[in-house]
Amino acid sequence: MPFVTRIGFQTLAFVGAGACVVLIAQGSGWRANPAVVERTAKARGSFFNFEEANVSPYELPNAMEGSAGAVRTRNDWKGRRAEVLDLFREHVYGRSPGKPEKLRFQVLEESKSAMDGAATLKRVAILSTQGGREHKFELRMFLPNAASGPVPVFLVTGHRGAGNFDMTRKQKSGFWPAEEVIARNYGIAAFLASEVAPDDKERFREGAIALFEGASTGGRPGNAWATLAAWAWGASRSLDYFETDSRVDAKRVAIVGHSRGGKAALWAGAEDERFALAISNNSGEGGAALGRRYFGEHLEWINERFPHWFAGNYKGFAGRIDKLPVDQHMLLALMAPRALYVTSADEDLWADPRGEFLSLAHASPVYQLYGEAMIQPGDMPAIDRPLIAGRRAYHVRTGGHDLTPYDWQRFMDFADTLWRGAAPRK
Ligand code: GTR
Repeated sequence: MPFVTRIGFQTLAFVGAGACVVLIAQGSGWRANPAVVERTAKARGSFFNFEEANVSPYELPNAMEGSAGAVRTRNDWKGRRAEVLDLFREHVYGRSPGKPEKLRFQVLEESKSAMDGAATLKRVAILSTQGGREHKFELRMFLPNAASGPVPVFLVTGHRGAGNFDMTRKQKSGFWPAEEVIARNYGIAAFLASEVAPDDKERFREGAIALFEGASTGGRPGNAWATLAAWAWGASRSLDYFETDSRVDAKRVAIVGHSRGGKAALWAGAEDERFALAISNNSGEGGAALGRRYFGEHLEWINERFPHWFAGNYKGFAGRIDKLPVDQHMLLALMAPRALYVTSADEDLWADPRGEFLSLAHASPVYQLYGEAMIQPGDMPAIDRPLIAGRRAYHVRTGGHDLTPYDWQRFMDFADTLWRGAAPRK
């Protein structure tokens, strides 16, 4: 039975299945700053909605109802999970090829004296061979020297410029604050997404996709994988490497991504259950945000502007998203029972903060199967007040579309609760 959600500007939400309708007050949670709404609406134009009051009612597909009937047990979910994953492959992100025929790792550089001796620097080439073709990308990482055993690692899908991931540390960036992560005794890693698949509608097939498909530029099936799935593939190959590195706790690897990189991070977490934690930072449309909630970026625009990100089939849902058999809360549910952190930013209305939070809330029934608490649609926290509910966390921070040291400190706070027995901060 699908459920209907509506959050109106009267601060009430209706969540129900059939006759059961529940009223939920938004309480003291986050609300968009009217000045930001006005500014964003002006900048983006009338093709987009940034007014909560103008979000029309929508009906979400039910994660808990599959072809085999209602999902009541963890075992039921196993079957339903496979079905949901397949729907995302077919209609949204495309079908990834998995491991190449041959995979090799080559340590390009290793030094124990990085960051004045606090960290070990490692650069590793990840070399794939398939059908006589080769592909190579580089994994960059720092591991804390103070650690007495293997450490959890935060791996970033690095879609921003290489200067954000500078291994010489001459350039420092809050996007990848390696010193801060090392100081908290975690490892930090990244690969350049452009080395796995160029973020370019003409050239996106030149990296990992060409490894499997050759240099052909001809037509591709509607369910063929595209840029985001290729980046997720790169994340999985990085994890293949981590499994061989005795200083990495490969059972505690977090995949982290911002914006388009966050969409890829969520897909990596869905496709590859070895990731213990997925962190979506401002991933928005096609990431954490509900697609059916018309607020900010929408399916029609994203496919027009970035035709190389998703499977071709996704474009077929322009103007008929109600026919898509999934919505993004089901992508988040694919992480269960593993850990998940979703973030938003106050001024990033383009990514739809409330839609990102609601997606997390609507993934709750699946998490409940594993003993996790319900996060209600009305539970959206206030700005800069992170919510940690067992294996899920959320925050909406001050500021705009970015991945910042504030976000990173919260990710590590959450990891401390998951893996180091820390109590959630009040
Ligand atoms: C925007 C795009 C978003 C988001 C963002 C980014 O232009 O519309 O979906 O991915 O780029 O990656 O920063």
